[in-house]
Parts: sequence; structure tokens; C-alpha cells
Amino acid sequence: MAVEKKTFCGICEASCGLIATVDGGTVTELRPDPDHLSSKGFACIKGLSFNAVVGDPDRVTRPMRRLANGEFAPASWDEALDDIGSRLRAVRDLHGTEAIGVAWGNPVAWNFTGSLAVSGLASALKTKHHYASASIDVNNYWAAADMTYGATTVNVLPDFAHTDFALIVGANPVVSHGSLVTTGRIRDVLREIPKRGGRVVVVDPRRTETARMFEHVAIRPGADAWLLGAMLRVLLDEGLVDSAAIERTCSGLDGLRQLAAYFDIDRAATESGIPATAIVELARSLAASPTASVYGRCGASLSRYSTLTKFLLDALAIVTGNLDRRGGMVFPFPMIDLDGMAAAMGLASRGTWTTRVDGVAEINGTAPLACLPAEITTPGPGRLRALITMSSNLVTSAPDSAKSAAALRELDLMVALDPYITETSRLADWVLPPALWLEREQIPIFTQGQTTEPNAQWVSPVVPPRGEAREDWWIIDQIARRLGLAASAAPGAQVLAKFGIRLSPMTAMDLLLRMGPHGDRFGLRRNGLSRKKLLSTEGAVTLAESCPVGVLAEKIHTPDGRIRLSQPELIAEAQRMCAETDSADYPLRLFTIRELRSHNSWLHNVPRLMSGGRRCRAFVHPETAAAAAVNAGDVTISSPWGRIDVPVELDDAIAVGAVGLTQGWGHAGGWSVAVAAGGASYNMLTPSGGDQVDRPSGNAFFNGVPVAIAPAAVSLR
Ligand SMILES: Nc1nc2c(c(=O)[nH]1)N[C@H]1C(S)=C(S)[C@@H](COP(=O)(O)OP(=O)(O)OC[C@H]3O[C@@H](n4cnc5c(=O)[nH]c(N)nc54)[C@H](O)[C@@H]3O)O[C@H]1N2
Ligand SMILES: Nc1nc2c(c(=O)[nH]1)N[C@H]1C(S)=C(S)[C@@H](COP(=O)(O)OP(=O)(O)OC[C@H]3O[C@@H](n4cnc5c(=O)[nH]c(N)nc54)[C@H](O)[C@@H]3O)O[C@H]1N2
Ligand code: SF4
Ligand SMILES: [Mo]
Repeated sequence: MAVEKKTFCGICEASCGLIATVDGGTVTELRPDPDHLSSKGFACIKGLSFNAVVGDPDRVTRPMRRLANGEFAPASWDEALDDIGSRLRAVRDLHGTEAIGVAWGNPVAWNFTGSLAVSGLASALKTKHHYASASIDVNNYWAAADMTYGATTVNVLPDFAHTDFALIVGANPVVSHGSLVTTGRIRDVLREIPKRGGRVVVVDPRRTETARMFEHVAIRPGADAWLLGAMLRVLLDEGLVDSAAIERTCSGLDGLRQLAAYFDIDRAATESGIPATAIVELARSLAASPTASVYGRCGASLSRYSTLTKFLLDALAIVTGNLDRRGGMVFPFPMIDLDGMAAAMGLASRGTWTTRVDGVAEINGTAPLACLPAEITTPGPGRLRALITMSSNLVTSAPDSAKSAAALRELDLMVALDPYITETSRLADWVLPPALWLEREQIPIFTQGQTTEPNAQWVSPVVPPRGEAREDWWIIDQIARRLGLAASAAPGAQVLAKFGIRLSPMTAMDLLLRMGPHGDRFGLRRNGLSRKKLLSTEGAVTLAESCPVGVLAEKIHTPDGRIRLSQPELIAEAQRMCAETDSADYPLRLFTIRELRSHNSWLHNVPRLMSGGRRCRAFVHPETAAAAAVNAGDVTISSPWGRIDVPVELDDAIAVGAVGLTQGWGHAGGWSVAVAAGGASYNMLTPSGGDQVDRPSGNAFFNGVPVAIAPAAVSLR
């Protein structure tokens, strides 16, 4: 008999409430939960199609061993884990545990058990080889937060529901459904801003789905710091700042003035392609607005100067008095305050060590994926020799696809935890089958810390894992046991493990919840939360109507409790940026297009999501095409680091001089629908290596990459 069960989607940061229909142990239908307090009956086609991933005929449901001819053959869990265990012990005995590494990817954000286990294993190994998709996504946020607020974990959220002015730089929430902020039905919330007399300004090289609904300012890819720095300069030069707020909460205003002095308005106009008059108007309008939220995401996070960019975004809000203000930028009110705990325990780190080859600073104990290839190929003590990847398709997602793939082939051992044989996992000696989010216990571990509608939810598995799939945490734990370790970063965990005592990730998280601000304190607080209580509740529980304001003092972790406006490291970045010149060989600038029916580099194997002949495409303005003698058809895009051939479309929504390219295509391996779709990886064109990334954060450089285009099959040089 069919039953219904409430859960939430574990694909993107919207974390929409869903109702699953389960019949005979299979999810037969997924529909939006009309009562979910954040998504309120919204869900997109990806979430609603996820049962097709669970039941995908190409899904790996048994451990798979790679044979000498590159094919894979099934094996038992014992065979897999014993072989992996003995080969890891061999690496450890010869080179130490620091030669073993882990790399995890985006789906970890909905996998609290897996994320605790994999970072726990990295900690137990005492390895610097702990790579995370944060370094191809958000590390500029964490570096800027460390500089400004004294801890990497501080994330201030745009209060779109109450703002009079939303400045949105390099984000497309109508398609992405929001990132680093979770606001249910974000499109509708943004729509209300102009209705109440406010403004939404979208800065983007493409007139995107979001930009079309509001005011669009077209920018040259990679030039955001120029625009934002010039706006800051206007505010400071014209005295359009909230001096009382600055006096009360900040230090280092003179340092900020020094930084702003690098941003000449006319040069900023040339670099960004935005007229000087428009830059000045934007700055004045932001300052004049009763409240303003200043928000930037992937477009602003994945350029070469992304920490500087994020700092400038926050600085605009801070100096106009919009931080910790209703309708401005607000601090989160999470179900479990992991960020606050990490900051208090000193785990929110930056620069406590640097990578072996490139000398890039760690962030939160992780190293950049851009540094991974050289860490495998460069000889010397500490060289990476064995790698465990978990939910990472780094060959496609990380910079320099060709170099990443070539380096992975040099490992002594590679183990991939992935439901598919992908362009990455096909290089592994073993592919191990994980349970997917409908098949495991879930909390919105990442998004609960960034929601503007504070709520708590903890759901049990909707269905059991398919075939012999096992939860990621269980797999990591089994590998750790074979090295005599506990996959845990908790103090004392390794000692307790020697006595056979191991805390499951569910128990560990429950302890944090119960002891935290909303917890039941083991019965001391009557209406407090616990895992048991939440598991028996259908749907989410409201914690507050909105994020609190007036909490700045408890959220800032600098020694003097003040926001730091003076940043010598960023002055060095501004100097570096000012010294850059354009390349004559590669006169255009590349930027990423994220699509509604894709999720990063996966979900291309779901026929329903691929209908209509979807494929990888580039887009250029007709003027850009004419200048390069290119017509609609196939085009060769080349950068200093690689070249690809892809179909191009002429589109006047793209800024002149920019090339938009869809991300996450060009598949190989065993996902047949995805492979048949063809295309090429965007990241064939992007650089790895410590000198090519955003220096303070190690975040990858994807947007603003210099490129040239030519009709396909024509040599460019
Ligand atoms: N050029 C360019 N590159 C980019 C970006 C860009 O804008 N431009 N965006 C970047 C961003 S923001 C991100 S987040 C990264 C994402 O890049 P990745 O971190 O590589 O994440 P995905 O591409 O989402 O791939 C997820 C992988 O995890 C597997 N998987 C799914 N669910 C599970 C699970 O529950 N357990 C396990 N073990 N595996 C699972 C999938 O099969 C897939 O292979 O890409 C980055 N790359
Ligand atoms: N449908 C869908 N939803 C997703 C994902 C997906 O793949 N598909 N991925 C999820 C993930 S992992 C993330 S991190 C979020 C990302 O969430 P968002 O950042 O909101 O999504 P993007 O589409 O990457 O938006 C980046 C925007 O920046 C623009 N842009 C590119 N380069 C520049 C630049 O140099 N300057 C400026 N100002 N703009 C630029 C692009 O045109 C694009 O419109 O989305 C999440 N949601
Ligand atoms: S918007 Fe995101 S969380 Fe919501 S259903 Fe779609 S993929 Fe899932
Ligand atoms: Mo991301």
C-alpha cells in the first residue's frame, strides 16, 4: 500500500519541503509540500525528478573494481574494503598518513553524517590533503569574513523580505534558487521589493532570468571589484556614509580610505564597461535608500579577485549602516550553531598552514582543489599518493580538467564514493556506492545556518538504500577502521576508538543540537529540540519569524570586537589588480552559465531533465561574433590554458566582449544519457595552480578568464 512521507530536497540550497509517495519500498512520486514553512508549496523539476536518480539503471549499486582494461567489475563490500585497507596501510607504512587525502564535493552540504565522517577522517589522518568544493565555490566568503569579522564562519544574509534596495552582483536566484542565503520562494520575495517602492539592481554580464525581472547593469566578467571599489570611493569621497554606525562598530576607516583610493572612477568605468555616471548614481542611490542589502554570489565569487570583491560587497553595507539592520544584512539564527561553535573552538581557521607545493593558505582546514594536481605530481615528502573522493566530480568541476584527470591517474590508489561512474570516478581503483538523500537520515545541515526563516527539520530515510549502497559515513568509517582510526575530529575520539567506543554521526549531531541554543538540554528545557523529537515531527519547526537584529556584538570575533575595515592584504590585491593588463591574444572574457535543469556537473543522466535536446552551449553577442567572424554553429574557444569546440548561439542578452558558457558538461564514464549528450568541460579552459587563484582564499578562477573565439576547425595561433 502506498504511504506518504514528508522530507526535504537535498539538491540545492533552497532545501524545499517535499512529500514522497512510497510504494513497496520505492519512491513513486515526489511533490511539493504546501505546508513547508519556507518553500510553501514550491519545488523545481530537479527535486521532483529525483526518484529517477534513485532508480537510475546506470546507478552504481555494488562496489566496483577497475580492471586493467579500464572496465569495472562488481565485488563484495569485504573484498573492496579489505583491498582498500591493505593498500592504504602500504601507503601509510612507506610515506605516512600525510600521503593520504580526501576530496569532497557539493552534495556534502546535505549529508551531515557523511560530512562529519569525511572531515573526521582527514583530521585523524593529520593530512594537509583535505580538498573541498568550497575552494571552487565559496572560500572567498570565508576569507573575507575572517578578515572583516574575525572568523571564517560568519555569513551575513541579505534580508530581501524587508529591504528597500537589493544590489545583486553575479547571482541568478531565479534559476539557482539562492546561494549562501536560503529564502523560500526567493523569486516572489524579490518581486515584492519594487512593489513596495524599492529597487532591485542586478549586475551581470548576461541579461539573466533574474535581471529581466528587475534593473540590469551589464558588466564585463571579472570586473566586479572595480565597480564595487569605485562605488565605495564615491561614498567615502562624498561623505555618504553612516558615521555613527562606523564609529560604533568598526576600526580602521583610514585603511578603508587607502583601499578605496586605488579605484579611479574612470578606470573602473573602462574595466567594468559601466559608465562612470551610472557607477556614481548607483552608489548615491544605495546610500540614500532607507535600507539596502548588498549580495553577491558565484559571478562575484569565482573571479580572480574574489576575496577583495566580497570584502567590498560587505564594506558597502557596513559603511551605509546596513549591517545588522532589518532590511539590510542580518546574522543567521540556526537550528544548530555549528558556525559559532567552530569559531569558539578555533576550528574556523585560515592560514594556520599552507599547501606544500604552492604555499596557498588553508581555510577551515582545507586546501584548494586548484592545488590538487601539483600535489600529486610534484615529488617530495608529503606528496599525495592515495585519495578518497566523496561526492566530487572534480575532473569537470575543478579548474583545469585535463591536468586534474592526468594527475589522478598517477595516484597509487584512488577510491571514489559516487552513485555514478563519472569522468572522475572512472579513474578510481574502486567506486563505492553511496545511499542518496532519500535513502538516509537528513538535516539541512548547511542551509539551516543561512536561512532567513529560521527553522529546524530532521527526517528519517524515505526508503532504504538501493542494492548494496551504503551511507557515505558508514563507508568512510569502515575505511578508517582498517587504518585503526576513528573518522572523527572530536577531541578524544581516537583514544576512545582504541577501546572500541565510537560515536555515530547521528548521536554526535544530536548532542550538539541538545546542548545548543534551541536544544532540550537533556530535559532541562521543556520545549527544546532533540533528534527524537524532530524525527517524530512531520515537516519543519519554526524557530523565529525572521533573523534577529541588534546582535552584532555577539557575532564579531575580532579581539577588540570591532569590524575591521583596514585590510593590508586586500590593498596588495588591489595593487595586483591595477597592474593587470588585457591580453591581445585573448581579448574576450569567459563567464559561467548555470542552467535550471542541471545541477553543477550531475543530473544530466535523468531523461526527463534532458528532454528537448539539451546540450552544452556558448553564447555571444552578435557584435562579438561579427568581430571574430563567427556565425551560429560550432566555435573554438581558446584560453591560455586550453581549448574546446562547442556550439555557439548569438544572443543580445550577453554583454559585448563576453562569452557565456554552460558549466558541467562533457561527460565520460558509465552515465550513458549524460555521455550521449556530448559537449565539453568549461574547465578545460580554466587554470589550476596557486598563482592563478584568488590569493587570499585559494578560490578558483572561473569567471573573467581571457579567451578568444574562432570558427571551429580554424587554428587560432
Ligand atoms: N567553470 C565553472 N566551474 C564550476 C562552477 C562554475 O560556476 N563555473 N561552479 C562551481 C561550484 S559553485 C560548485 S558547488 C562545484 C560543484 O562541483 P562538485 O563538487 O564536483 O559537485 P557536483 O558537480 O554537484 O557533483 C557531485 C558528484 O557527487 C555525486 N553524488 C551525488 N549525491 C551523492 C551522495 O549522496 N553521495 C556521494 N558519495 N556522491 C553523490 C554525483 O554523482 C556527482 O558525481 O562546481 C564548481 N565548478
Ligand atoms: N538550477 C540550478 N540551480 C543551482 C545550481 C545549478 O547548477 N543549477 N547550482 C547550485 C550551486 S552549487 C550554487 S553555488 C548556486 C549558485 O547560485 P548563483 O550564484 O545565484 O547562480 P549562478 O547561476 O552561478 O549565478 C551567477 C551569475 O553571475 C553571472 N556572472 C558570471 N561571471 C560574472 C562576473 O564576473 N561578474 C558578475 N557580476 N556576474 C557574473 C552569471 O551570468 C550568473 O548569472 O546555485 C545552486 N543552484
Ligand atoms: S529548488 Fe533546489 S531544493 Fe528546491 S526542489 Fe529544486 S533542486 Fe530541490
Ligand atoms: Mo556551488
